Amino acid sequence: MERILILTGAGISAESGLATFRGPDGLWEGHRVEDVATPEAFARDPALVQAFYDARRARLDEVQPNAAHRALARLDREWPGELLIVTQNVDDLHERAGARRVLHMHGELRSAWCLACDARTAWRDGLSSGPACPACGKAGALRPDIVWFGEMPYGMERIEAALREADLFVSIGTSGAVYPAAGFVQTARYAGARTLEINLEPSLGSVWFDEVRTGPAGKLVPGWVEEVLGE
Ligand code: BV8
Repeated sequence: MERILILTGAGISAESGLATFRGPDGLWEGHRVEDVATPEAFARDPALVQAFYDARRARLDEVQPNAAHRALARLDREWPGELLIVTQNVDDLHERAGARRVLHMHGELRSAWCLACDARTAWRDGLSSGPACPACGKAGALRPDIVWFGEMPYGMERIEAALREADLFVSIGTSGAVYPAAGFVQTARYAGARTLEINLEPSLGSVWFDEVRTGPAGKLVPGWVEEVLGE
């Protein structure tokens, strides 16, 4: 039975109304990435960074999974073999669509990380007001549980093991601009996996894929899942 490894990026959540990182103006919700998504930015201006993530966390209450999330959740439910969805996204739309085998390599908006006791706690409200950590009680020590640039992504050992074993590696809705995620296709390829990219336009890494399908994920992913389940 084939082992499937799926990597998703901001493009799979675009049709749900969540902004991608590299919009036409290259800015991200009006900010330069280095001003809001690095530990240095957080040290320099914690209020700005907390407000940026509070706004994106609040946005999650207003959006729904789209057909691409639902199709991957169906594949997760019905595929009898190994399957893992590694997502670079910090939204919870894969889970809300019903997917279970999901790994957030860049963290999650709906999780808070306590710098005093290291506990991670599910969190849906704002952090700007400096609330107390539910685990240790310390106030003002909670940061977004997000992997910023220069920080180590989560789950790398599990991801690397899955990449070595995968028979099929599918990348959906990512620009291939950020590492180590952008290098996964090469690792999978060297390990003998077939590789497929589904993206609105060819990504920076398209050359590494055996097959590239361009178009909106909401349109292409359901059809691809049908194909895989029909095989
Ligand atoms: C690390 C959380 C090491 C934040 C994110 C020089 C060379 C190589 C690497 C580096 C370098 N200098 C620095 C690095 C490392 C750096 C990096 O790669 N920088 C890049 C900019 C060069 N990487 C890191 O720092 C990583 N950590 O390397 O640690 C280390 C080792 C040991 C010990 C300690 C440390 C950490 C990177 C994680 C950063 N955090 N996200 C947050 O979300 O707030 S990155 C962020 O951008 C996303 O999570 C995602 O990973 C990344 C890329 O975004 P995409 O998801 O691809 O979205 P994007 O907008 O770019 O593209 C969307 C795509 O969808 C487009 O192609 C578009 O066409 C398509 N699309 C749009 N609509 C649709 C669609 N497709 C289908 N349907 C649609 N409807």
